[in-house]
Amino acid sequence: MGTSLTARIIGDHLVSGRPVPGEEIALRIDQTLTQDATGTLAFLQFEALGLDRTRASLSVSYVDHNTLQTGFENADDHRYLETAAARYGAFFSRPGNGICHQVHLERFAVPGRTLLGADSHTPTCGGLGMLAVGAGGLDVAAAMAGEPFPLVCPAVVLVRLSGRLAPWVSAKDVILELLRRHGVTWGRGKVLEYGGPGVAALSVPERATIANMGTEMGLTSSVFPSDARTREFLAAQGRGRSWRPLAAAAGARFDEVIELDLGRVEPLAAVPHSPGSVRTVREIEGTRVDQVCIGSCTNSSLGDMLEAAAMLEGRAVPAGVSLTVSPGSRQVLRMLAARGALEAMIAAGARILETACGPCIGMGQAPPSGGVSLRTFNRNFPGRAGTPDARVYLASPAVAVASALAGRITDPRRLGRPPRVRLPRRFLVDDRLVVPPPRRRARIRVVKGPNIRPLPRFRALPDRIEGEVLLVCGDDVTTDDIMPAGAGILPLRSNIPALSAHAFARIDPTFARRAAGAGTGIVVAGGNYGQGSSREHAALVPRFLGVAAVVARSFARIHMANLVNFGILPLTADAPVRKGDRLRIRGVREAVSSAESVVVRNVTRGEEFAAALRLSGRERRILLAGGLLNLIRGGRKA
Ligand code: MIC
Ligand code: SF4
Repeated sequence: MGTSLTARIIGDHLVSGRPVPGEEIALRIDQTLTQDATGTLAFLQFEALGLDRTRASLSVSYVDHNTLQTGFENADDHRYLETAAARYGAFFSRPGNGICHQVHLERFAVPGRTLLGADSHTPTCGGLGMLAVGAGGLDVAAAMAGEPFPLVCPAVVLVRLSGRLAPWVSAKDVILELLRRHGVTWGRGKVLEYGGPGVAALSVPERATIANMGTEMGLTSSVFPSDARTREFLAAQGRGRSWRPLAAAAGARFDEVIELDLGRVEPLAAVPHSPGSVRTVREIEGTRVDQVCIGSCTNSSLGDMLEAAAMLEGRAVPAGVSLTVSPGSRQVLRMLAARGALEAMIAAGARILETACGPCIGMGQAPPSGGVSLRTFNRNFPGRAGTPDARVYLASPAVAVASALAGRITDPRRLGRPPRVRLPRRFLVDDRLVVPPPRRRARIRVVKGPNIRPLPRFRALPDRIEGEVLLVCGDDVTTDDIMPAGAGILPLRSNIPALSAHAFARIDPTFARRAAGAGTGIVVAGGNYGQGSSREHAALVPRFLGVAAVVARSFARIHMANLVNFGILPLTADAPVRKGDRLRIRGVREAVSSAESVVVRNVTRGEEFAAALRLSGRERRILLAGGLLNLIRGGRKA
């Protein structure tokens, strides 16, 4: 029997392990992607590995998150990244060139290849037939150093698409429909592979929207076949030579099959405060909106923007509503300008923002107190928009514009016939904001401003962990809860001591102070701990503050890897503890070397409970060394 496309790409890149779902495998990585909020650390870690140049066939360093320069910090980071890219052989996508995933799809993605990105939405390029996976910066640094990328071999689920989307229904609604059915944790350990007759009805940017937001289901990745539509897209980007046809073999075996009739999908929205809380737009119609934001790596392609512009043409955004538009790339922005679509948006009263993540990561445009913001983005975690009591909804560009114009959440199907948007046969290709690595690199000076602080160093795993339970939290704690982002905090991403003051600040502002006072700390949580972003700061900073273990009912994939990479012991248990209890674990090293569980003693209550060690052999070695950097450095010395 033939294989799925996912299995084929895995097979083509397999370095070690058996490609059986649940087993640890390691893959050769062809391309890497970093962005400025994760990239400074990734490059500092790459430097710490002592290599002269990136070994991946292509590494691209993007600047798209920290583009608001309210002080020197972000500008210093950009300069560091630009000089480090030149020095170590990476391409540098300058600020203003666009959001990493959008630009990568346009200019670099290649069907059948692997991409590892220090950003959780790296799977976007799965829309073009890549196996694209998000990871922590250290894993990406290791891939740049030529190390294979370890992961648990995913189960492959076929989503068999049939039919075609009804008028006013878009790719965003397709992924929201899957989130509605399956929620935010179902995808753990899975890749969604799309197939069936409905695929051909979706353009590459539409596929990319679907692949992008698969991250919110906890998926390892999402993969679309590479077909005539893919060829069309690549040819329009002047990259026809990168195309090759790729699809699952006829009769391929899948671990599970889901049917989805595109014709039955209707306009949907995620309601506060989770991308998994999905309702039909019909159900929530009438809710007043204060702000509408169009953009982000989910919905900022030319097609999305042209649709929005056509809907805005000749109309005006009413008083009381702020509409922002952030095109996904400079290519998109220039084409909007060239076609007059930008003018239609400006005339309608839209606030045109930079081609960057912007409001999606809280870099400006925080909604008013208690306000409602409807966004075409992918995450609506509490506080992420920058206003603690704002209510954020996620929907398609069509729903967003219909709602902006009405001042209330509105089903666009009320608006008669949708505009016809045709993608061009040729995109405007101008890569002048992408700096290729120079041929002579040895003399290039990597410039580190005062905001770029040395990486903290950590000790090997101790044999006994005794510490205070600093925090007991519930299910679905996000990395935005652990290490908030936003305009005020993001500039500290390369300054761990300063950043650490903000750990868990939204849940408990006293956390950092108490952690520092406790010496050794333990965090206790429910299921899906660490969902959301790939930011390794959510592991590195707690470790810096003395957190030695996290006890949770379950962990999100990337965050679990990050905890291990920074030497924090991830223990799986439903822990019967309270904040302030003292926990003690003896024989930690031996248990981590070979046992499946450890006994945790609650010294305060005189009780004990068992916690599982769900770790691969490699993860055990990393933990024993006190983190991945220690392990790789030790290995290189040996
Ligand atoms: C996000 O959407 O949360 C981010 C910002 O893009 C993160 C990366 C980061 O925290 O730098 C992600 O998704 O990985
Ligand atoms: Fe940027 Fe938002 Fe996409 Fe993250 S989800 S990469 S912050 S646009």
